[in-house]
Amino acid sequence: MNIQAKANFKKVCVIGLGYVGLPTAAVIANHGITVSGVDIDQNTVETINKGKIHIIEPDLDIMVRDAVKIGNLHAATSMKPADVFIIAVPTPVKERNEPDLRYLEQAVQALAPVLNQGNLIILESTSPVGTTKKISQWLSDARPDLKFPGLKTTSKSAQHDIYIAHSPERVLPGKILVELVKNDRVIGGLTPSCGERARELYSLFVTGTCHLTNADTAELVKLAENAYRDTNIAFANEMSLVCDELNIDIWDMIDLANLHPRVDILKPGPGVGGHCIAVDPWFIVHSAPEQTPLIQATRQVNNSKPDWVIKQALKVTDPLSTIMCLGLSYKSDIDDLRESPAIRIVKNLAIKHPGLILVVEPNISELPSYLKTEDNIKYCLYDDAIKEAETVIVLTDHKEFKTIDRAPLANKKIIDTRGIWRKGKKIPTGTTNSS
Ligand code: SAJ
Repeated sequence: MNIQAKANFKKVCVIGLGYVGLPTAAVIANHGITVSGVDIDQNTVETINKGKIHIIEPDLDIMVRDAVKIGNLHAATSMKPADVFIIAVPTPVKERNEPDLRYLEQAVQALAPVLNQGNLIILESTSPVGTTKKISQWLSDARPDLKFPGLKTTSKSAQHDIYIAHSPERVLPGKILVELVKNDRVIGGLTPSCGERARELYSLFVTGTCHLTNADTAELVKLAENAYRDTNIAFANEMSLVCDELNIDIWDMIDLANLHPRVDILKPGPGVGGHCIAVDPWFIVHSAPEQTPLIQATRQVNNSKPDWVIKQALKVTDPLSTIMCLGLSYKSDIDDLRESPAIRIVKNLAIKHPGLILVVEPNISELPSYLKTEDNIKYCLYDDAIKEAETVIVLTDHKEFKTIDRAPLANKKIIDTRGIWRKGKKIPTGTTNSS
């Protein structure tokens, strides 16, 4: 523990208590620092102040409970002065895939009145290149009494009252608490001293290396990481269509290709979901549309996979029969439904298929409201759904589905988009194994 840093940062405010903000707040609070968490959602605030959590993430419940119990973590809907402000609010895209900085701007406007000289602001939300500078400009407009870094009007060497840096979160849902501490961090200060100040803060709890750069580079590093993964998944998804066309088992093909020392094909699936990989590449496209044909094609390939899965399902299923869909969340063992291809598949399948669609999702207790609009979609437990279903579609590779008793599946039509019951893994006889 960096004692000097602890002395410099007595109060930390984390803005946005979602999948990134809440774990960050809890980890810092458990390092003996007073943390105030701010969120616009009253229910979230009340839940956290009871020492409970509103999302599913391994060990987060214990972390939050302990932090609240020792009095180091308190949540509120309004901002109070602090030494550090960490911004972790959503940065989605609008309908035409343009960056939507609405939540970020709201957070910054709410923070402006409580800012004091010497404060450090860290933007952790994944953001288009130039956003950190934008924050400095917004704050400068709101607080002309303070000097902000990185503005066109200030020279690089000029003194500033406030320190601003971007350090994009890079944690993997499902492993957030481990990666928050162990991962290396990229820190882009608007000035070198902003970067140094942010590094001091992270030295409190990060065991990975903190790499300093400028804010624009840090912004693009994060976007490039997610666009890179998106592109690799798109390749796997495209190969799954090729394999289907040529009647080749995609999973065998990938296993064999990956024996090559320089090949590592990722897994195909029903499409790419989540609030990051399905969104962030658009930020690069928006900044450089002419230079990004590959990233745009990648998005198109991954975005069209759910429709392909629907077509496969309609091909093998009698119109009035019951279809069971396993999984709604965007990936395994979490409850996050944002941008989930499974949601798109269930919703659009229900429109095209007159029979019942039974949804089994162990990480939620009822259907989200936007699926309740279709009368033929029902939330169901696996044991009940399996009795009714003629077709089974695996949409998410939750651990519960990998280990279920597969004997009752023997006479069902199966579309296993995740390959969890693939032939090599003893898929029941009499079933198909398409991806
Ligand atoms: N997926 C596949 N095939 C694969 C891997 C993933 O179809 O082989 C699908 C998943 O099912 C899911 C989507 O891709 O629908 C994204 O899942 P993911 O596990 O690849 O990534 P996220 O979105 O949960 O987290 C990513 C991570 N980024 C990278 O790995 C480069 C994480 O480190 C980031 O912090 C996070 O985005 C973020 O918040 O930006």
